[in-house]
Amino acid sequence: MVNKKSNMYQNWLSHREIKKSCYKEYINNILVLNHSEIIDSAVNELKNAFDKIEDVKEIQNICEDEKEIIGDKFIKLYIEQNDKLINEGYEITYSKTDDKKECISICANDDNGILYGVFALLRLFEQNYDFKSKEIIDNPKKNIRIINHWDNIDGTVERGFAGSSVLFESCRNKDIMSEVMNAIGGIAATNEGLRKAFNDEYTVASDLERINDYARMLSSIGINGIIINNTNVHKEETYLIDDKISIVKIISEIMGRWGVKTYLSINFASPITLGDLQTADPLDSDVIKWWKKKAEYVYSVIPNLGGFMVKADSEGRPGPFTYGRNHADGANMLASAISPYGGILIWRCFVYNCRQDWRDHTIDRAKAAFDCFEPLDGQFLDNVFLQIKNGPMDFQVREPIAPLLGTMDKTNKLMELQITQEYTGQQKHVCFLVPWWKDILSTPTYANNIDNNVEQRINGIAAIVNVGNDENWTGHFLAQANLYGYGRLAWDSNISSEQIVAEWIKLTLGNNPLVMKNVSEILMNSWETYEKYTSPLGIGWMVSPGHHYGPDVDGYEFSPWGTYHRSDNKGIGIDRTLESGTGYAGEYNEPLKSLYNNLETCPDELLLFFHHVSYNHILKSGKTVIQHIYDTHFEGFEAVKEFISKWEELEGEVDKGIYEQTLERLKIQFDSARDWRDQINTYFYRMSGIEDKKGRRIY
Ligand code: GCW
Repeated sequence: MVNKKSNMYQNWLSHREIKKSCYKEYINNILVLNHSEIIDSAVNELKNAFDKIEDVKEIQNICEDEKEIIGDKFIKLYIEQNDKLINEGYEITYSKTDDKKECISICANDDNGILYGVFALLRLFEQNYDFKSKEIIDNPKKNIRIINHWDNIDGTVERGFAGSSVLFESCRNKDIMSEVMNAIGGIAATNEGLRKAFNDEYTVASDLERINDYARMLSSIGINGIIINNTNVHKEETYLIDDKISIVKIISEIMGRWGVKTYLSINFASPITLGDLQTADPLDSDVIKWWKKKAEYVYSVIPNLGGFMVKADSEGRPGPFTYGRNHADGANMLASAISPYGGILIWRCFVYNCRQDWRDHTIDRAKAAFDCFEPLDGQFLDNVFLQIKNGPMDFQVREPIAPLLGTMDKTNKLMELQITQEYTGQQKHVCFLVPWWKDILSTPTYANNIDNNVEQRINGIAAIVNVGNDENWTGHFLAQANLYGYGRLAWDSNISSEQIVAEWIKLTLGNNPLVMKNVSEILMNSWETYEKYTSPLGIGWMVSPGHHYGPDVDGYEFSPWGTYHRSDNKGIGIDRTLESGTGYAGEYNEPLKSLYNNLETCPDELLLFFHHVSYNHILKSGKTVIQHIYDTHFEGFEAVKEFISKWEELEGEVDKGIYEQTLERLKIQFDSARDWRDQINTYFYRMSGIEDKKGRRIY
């Protein structure tokens, strides 16, 4: 069990700045006009904050009547139908009562609104916000703001880089689980043999207090849904809708107190896996009945379950294709089963052929999701939400937006991001992804010929989380900023990256100017830096196969996964144009289609995603492709050196444990960035035979 008193456990909810806040006296008096389990959680959070004000020795006064206020400052929480607010929004106002008492009130239409209002209030208290100048009205821009766990019930986490699961554990082996997960990373969870070795009796993770702390963290950044198990549902997890449902119930009760709805990933072939039927054909009447009965059972145990998620016909998962049915048939059958209970069905669009022939240049993985789903627009039921990865491939450091986001107007869409750093340094490298996500959200789609961006096109947002059982939650302490930032953006994508960084540092590491400056410089430059020393100009991959950490330029080049760079001695890149390539560029609306299709207009950063060019092709930057590759790789590595010196300046300014652990990770990043630099530069030097203009050392 982790040490909850340790500084390492701390996060943006430690309320460390509250004692310095000019508003701290307000926390002495809380007037609560409505009651519910969720509002009790909000009040509890105010208690947590009060406990951090060490110089205040009194007992916090929580009352239901204004007459009981002691002193002249108080916080008031109340529910009232307020036209300026939508569900889950809140209003914070400063006012003076008739008897001259100062009041900061939080008003909302519902319980979650009060909870989010309290978290916002504390965040603002800790930043000494000026409440007197104007009221705050804050409504979420999206009402589905979900976290996805790729956790298996044996405690392993697929693509998890922060130890074992915070939600599940296997009784016998729980002690070694974290160690193994850290040693071999998220790959352990994808290996059936290794998983078997750990399997024994599965339970909810024994540290329930930690699950509660985790739920607080999610709630504090506005997350209102959690899919608790891996989208790859193996045999054992199929039983979460059967005799292992008590595990789900325990987690959902904890999450529910914090306004977070629990969802389950389910196995499309459950009727077969659970031994009841010989088929999972979505149009078979026995299958339809089976799911209706199953939904009735699941909702009788967990009435407030958010719904189900399905990954079908993808990477070995069963799905409707087996029965000659399409994805609307599959999704609708399940959606009908859960709709009487208000459940939603989240259906993933990550469908592609992972057994393709690398020799065949006409097959293009990037086209797969669009080809499968776009023709089905209008056929999905109202409670179906398609979950679409941000790009057409798979969470690379840079990709164009998924073309599906610019189409399917008659279908509900969620966009899926990846907080866990599968392809961006696995929480060994610092890589703050918020600037990248903002870029994605603000990309225009030109759907229906108007200038609407991704953010306006989606009904909600989901992301695969980076949290595990490591004491510091995310493996790399600085990776906490990605989770924090995801929640803040899911609530309101207009918040700037700079503001998110400033908030996170202040709340987590304290308001020390040097810490603020250096950590913010590191975080703000980290994504660009990672891109510089890894795969260039949007080409992606070049990672070691399987675990996806570190460089291996040809690792996937002759594989069946559809992830190639197609370099030879003359050039590099995938031709996805309409004229001579796979035609993928044609999946975008105009003017994006022409922008990407045309070599002259295609943005540099995506050039190799769309075009095969010679090494001497001149970029918009004025450099040749090969010189760009050399320059960025040298620069990226130098930037990591800079990160280290900036961090070293913080010795004694941040907690010792955090300082040392982060430094250790930065040194790992340094070694890895050097490997990337030298392997990529050497590979392309040997391929092209073209010298670096600056004559730097290439091997
Ligand atoms: O990126 C790939 C990962 C798989 C993952 C899959 C998905 C959960 O390598 O580990 O499976 O995406 O999104 O389903």
